[in-house]
Order: sequence, then C-alpha cells, then structure tokens
Amino acid sequence: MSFSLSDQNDTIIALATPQGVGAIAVIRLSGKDAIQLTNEVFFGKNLANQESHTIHFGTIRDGEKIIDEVLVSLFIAPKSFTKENVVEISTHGSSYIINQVLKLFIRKGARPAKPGEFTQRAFLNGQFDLAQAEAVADLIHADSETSHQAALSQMRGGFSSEIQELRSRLIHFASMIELELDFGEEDVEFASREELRTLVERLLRVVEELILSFDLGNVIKNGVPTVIAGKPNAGKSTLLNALLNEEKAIVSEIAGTTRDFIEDEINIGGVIFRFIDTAGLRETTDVIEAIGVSRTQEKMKTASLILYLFDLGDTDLFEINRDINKLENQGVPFLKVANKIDKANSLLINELKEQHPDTIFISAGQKDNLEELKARILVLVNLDKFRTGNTIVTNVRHYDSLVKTRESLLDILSGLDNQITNDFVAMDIRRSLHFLGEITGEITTDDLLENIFRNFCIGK
Ligand SMILES: Nc1nc2c(ncn2[C@@H]2O[C@H](COP(=O)(O)OP(=O)(O)OP(=O)(O)O)[C@@H](O)[C@H]2O)c(=O)[nH]1
Ligand SMILES: [Mg+2]
Repeated sequence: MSFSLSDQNDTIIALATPQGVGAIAVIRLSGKDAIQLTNEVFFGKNLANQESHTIHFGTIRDGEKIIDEVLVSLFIAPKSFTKENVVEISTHGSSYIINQVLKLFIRKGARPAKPGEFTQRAFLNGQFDLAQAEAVADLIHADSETSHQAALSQMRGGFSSEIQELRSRLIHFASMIELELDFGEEDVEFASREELRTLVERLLRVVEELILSFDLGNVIKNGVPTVIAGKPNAGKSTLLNALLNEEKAIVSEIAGTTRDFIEDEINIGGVIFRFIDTAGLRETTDVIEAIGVSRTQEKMKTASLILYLFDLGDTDLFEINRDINKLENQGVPFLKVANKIDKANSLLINELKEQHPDTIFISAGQKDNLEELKARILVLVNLDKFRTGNTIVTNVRHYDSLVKTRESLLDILSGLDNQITNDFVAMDIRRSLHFLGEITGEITTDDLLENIFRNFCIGK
C-alpha cells in the first residue's frame, strides 16, 4: 500500500458502520466528486443545490431498479471531517443493500477506501496533526473509561500543543545561533545561552514526564497485569471465575490443578485489569507442575499488582508472615486476601486482624466480599491521575521519538556545559527539532505515514 499524491484526487467510499446486519448502515464518500456521484444515483432532489450539513430523503437507484430508501447527509468542503466533500448515506442495514450500493458507486467511479484513508486525508488536509490522527484509532479501539479518556485528550490536542509551543521557541534559538554563525569571527551573541539552557531544561522535564507516562499508558491500553498467587488449593481459580462470572479455569480439590496460567480481562470501576491465575506455589517433584511454578514466579515479577491468596483453613501465621516477607522484597504492590471465610476458625482470623489489619477476608466459593476486594484493588493501583486529564503517551512511535528527543536535548546541555562551538550546538538543536517534529507530524516520511494508517480499520 502506498499513498501517492494522485490517489488524493480519487473519491473514496467505504462502509463506516460494522459489517453485518443492523438497523441502519452508513456508507461514507469523500472526495471532490462525492456529491456529484451521489446525485447520479439518488432520486428525491438535486443534491448539487443543497447546503452543507443538511439531510435529504430519497431513493438510491441502479437504472430502473430501486435499491433502497435512504437518508443522505451532505458536508461540503472544507466543512467536513476530511475537509473534502463528504456524503454519508444511511441505508437499511442489510449486507445485500450495502453491497449493491458500494458496487454501484464503484461502477460510477468511486474507489474503495484503504484502511484509515479518511483519517489520513483529514491529516493531510490539515484537520489535525499526526498525534491526533493516531488518537482517532486509539479512540475507536478504547474499551474502557480510562483508555477512552487518554485517547480523547490526545485527539483534542493533548500534548501536541505543548510540544508545538516549546518546539517553536527552540526554532527561534536555532535561527539566532545560525545567525551568529553568519557573523563568523565577530563576537556577537544574539541568543542568550542562559535562556537557551532554561528552555532546554524545561523541554527536558516535559519530555521526561511524557516518557514516564508511557508505562501508565500501556497499562491503560492493555490492562493492569494482576497475578493471583498462593499455595495450591487456596482457591485462586475459584476467585478468577468469581470475578469473571464464568467458569473459565478448572477448579478442583486436588492440589496442583492449575499448571499453566490462565488470564482474562475484568473491568473494575472503568479500569481494565488483566487477571492471571497461576499454578500454586510449592516445592514439587512433578516436572510439569514445576514448570508451572517457575512460570508463576516469572509472571509475578512483571505484574503491576499481586493478589496474595491463602486458605484460612490450610495455613498459619508463621507461613503467612514468611510469604508476606518474600512479597515485600519483590517490590510489587500486593494485597493480602484471606479465602474460605465461610469455613474458617476464628483464632487465625483474630491473629490476622491484629497483625495484618489490612487483610481482606473473602469467600471466593460463595462470592462473599468481592466488592470490597475490587474497591481495594482500585485504591492500590491509584489510577486517579488518568482521570484528571493528565497527558499520557500510549503510542510506541511517540515513545521512540521522545526517547531520541531526550538524548539530543541532553547533548545540547552538555554542549553548553563544555562550551562547544556554535555550529555543534546548532546541530544538536536541529536534531531535537527533528524528533519533536516527528511526534506531531511536522516532519514525516512516506514510510511513517503508511505504517500509521495501515493500522486503522477500513471506513475510518
Ligand atoms: N469452602 C470453600 N471452598 C472453596 C472456596 N474457594 C475455593 N474453594 C474450594 O477449594 C478447592 C480448590 O480451589 P481452586 O480454585 O481449584 O484452587 P487453586 O488455588 O486454583 O488450586 P491450584 O490450581 O491447585 O493451585 C476447590 O475444591 C474449591 O471448591 C471458598 O471460598 N470456600
Ligand atoms: Mg487453580
């Protein structure tokens, strides 16, 4: 797939709603001939005489044959998503009708849109910058409140505006320093080195914060990895099933039932958690179970959160303290979850309440107190910062450019410290400008564009 400039003159068409049967389907056209092409097959009124942002009832006909009764919405350039003429045709949602309409338009000269081509045109026509265009894709794929928030804030400008502002101030310094170079031997200084340092340090802080936010961004997109760990038979698989409300993992009274890990997503309070049920932790001579145990230990290291689950009827304070000690050394946040409260003796419960008052008592089998467990999980991961509209980088491409920007900014600073000559400072500044420009799309290459828009779905 490539985007040559001549493609840009085509009028493109695609189904904008999902494939399959629905009450209505929306077919979208964009391009300079969009209205004229529609006029050729639409009967009701002359679309060429209508105003932008109006809706018209009529029929779509292929020669004598009526295909469907439809509503046609008009968006006249530049007042549309792509800034081109856009027509949206709402038909009845049968795949037969959709296919007939698409075929008819293609016969008349429209071209099937490539994935993301509508958004690509919007970008090329200056509707928004590249980071915002990518956010459109994220927004469509967002399936939780937090990932939706992150995509929306990026699409509406997010960190682009801040980066653009700092970048334009850096451009100013670059030109000043290059002017100094023009004056050669004469000892003039147009650009204050102290002001340059202050600006670079500020940029560095912004860039570093964005780099840090990438880890959080990933969590939002892919779910918080949460491992349920504990001895065999503690009830880990039972807890996973109870949280999922389905019988996903096999539960049995045989210790060592789960050998490989099983995972699934659960939405708690608008945040996606990826729960991972693991093989119970114990010394074992069974080869396969031993592999499972070592995988559990691996999973625990990469988790954002561990639910340490124990059976109140099959442990004691000594064992619990030993496990907690190990967990504290691992450094991953964890919750102490005591299971099988329905058949527990009160001695251990009282000891726990005294020594570990933050223990959560549940019965996975009876689904008791799971709401409190969920509430405590939410508090522990503390995702509040996602809700306050802080900027979060969720895109690998942005992350790469940010890391390169950081390196080149550090080069500017060390250049200033070591009083290197102007031409080198100017080069480092140019390099920083380049990487910053890559994020917002002020600097693009064909490869880059192609890669980004390939990940969109057709019709967007
Ligand atoms: N009474 C009672 N029994 C429970 C509870 N939760 C789980 N069980 C029982 O405990 C046994 C073990 O449960 P599992 O969920 O398979 O335990 P596990 O931790 O996944 O065990 P492994 O996969 O072998 O490591 C099963 O017989 C469950 O029915 C509970 O809250 N109360
Ligand atoms: Mg299990």
